[in-house]
Amino acid sequence: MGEIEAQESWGFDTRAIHAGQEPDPTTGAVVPPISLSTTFAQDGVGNTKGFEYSRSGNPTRTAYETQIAALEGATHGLAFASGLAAEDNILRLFKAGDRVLLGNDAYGGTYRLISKVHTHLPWTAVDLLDVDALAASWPKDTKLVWLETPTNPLLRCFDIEAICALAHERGAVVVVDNTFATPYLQQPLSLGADLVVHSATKYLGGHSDVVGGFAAANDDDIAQRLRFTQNAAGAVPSPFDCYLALRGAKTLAVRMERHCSNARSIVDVLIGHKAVERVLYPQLPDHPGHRAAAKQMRDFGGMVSFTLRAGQAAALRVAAATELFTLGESLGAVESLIEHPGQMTHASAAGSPLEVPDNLLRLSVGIETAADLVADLAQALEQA
Ligand code: P1T
Repeated sequence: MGEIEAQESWGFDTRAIHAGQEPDPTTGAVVPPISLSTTFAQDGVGNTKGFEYSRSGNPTRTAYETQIAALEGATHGLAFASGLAAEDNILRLFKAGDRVLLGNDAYGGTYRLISKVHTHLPWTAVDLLDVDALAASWPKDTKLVWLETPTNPLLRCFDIEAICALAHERGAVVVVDNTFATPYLQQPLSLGADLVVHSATKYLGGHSDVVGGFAAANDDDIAQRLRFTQNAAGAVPSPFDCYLALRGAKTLAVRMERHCSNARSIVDVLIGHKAVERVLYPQLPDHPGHRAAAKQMRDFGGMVSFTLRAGQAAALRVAAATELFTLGESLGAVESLIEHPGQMTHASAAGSPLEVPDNLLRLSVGIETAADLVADLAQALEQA
């Protein structure tokens, strides 16, 4: 049930709608059933129909894992209870003393997980924009390079191919957090990454109604070790969560197209606005990493950040003044959100090399009518 493999010739949208989702053989249901059973009958001891216990494997989860793996161009996909659970499982693959190079802009929770939970892993925050400088300062004990591109919240973009080539030459594994780009805009495994990780809570689910995480890989050994920790540590999503994320991901391509075009409309309003100090969007020619983004991404994404000339107080006033842009954490769903990273999503990075500017606002541009979003932001900016 639900294990249809993506055919090589299938395009992205066909994979999203069919990979892992063949009609149920007993009923013909075209939607993979939510399999709530925690246990599965065995004909004799060890003689299963492919499932034995739902932490170890579940038919709805298999359908969802097959679908997202197909979108990432991966042979292995593993679903977790949250993005941070997926990250935690990946970090468990490393041993005490293995150094992590962490891009110096990343989700605050990722920084917190590495620096405060996996304290046996030494880490260094590095500027991944300059690959030559990275090569020159490379710590010898590095075993893992962890990068987001575009980053959260500054939207810096890094050259995945160049960083993977360097890391592999030095014997390190590369993990790319593809949450902001999604596999529709960028496929890190095809550029040399060893692992892709997602907060499926964001664009994959796409509707702000499920918390989830995902890891994808092509390397059999990495995948098998991750499959072991997925089961042994047990941070798996429920069948209902898998169903919601699978349902959301079916429309990923069409949603991303609208997210990108709406983001462009918002950027047009912000650029040249008297209250705005700087607009951060990967499409802008002077944006850090614009060239890497133009090379490796299909389009530039639905996230836009900007700083206010009048400082933090102005940023907080604008964040409180929008009506369609809801003030809240998270991103990547159909409805637009606004947040102040310094006091919200990145508060845990205060005082660290990953601290963010206090006059920064981050927008997750949704798929509402562009003119309505533009009007809302314009009226809120009058409060700056
Ligand atoms: O929230 P969770 O599903 O555990 O995912 C963590 C995570 C991982 N990676 C990136 C790039 C993320 O942005 C996140 C979560 N981020 C937010 C909640 C946020 O508002 O930035």
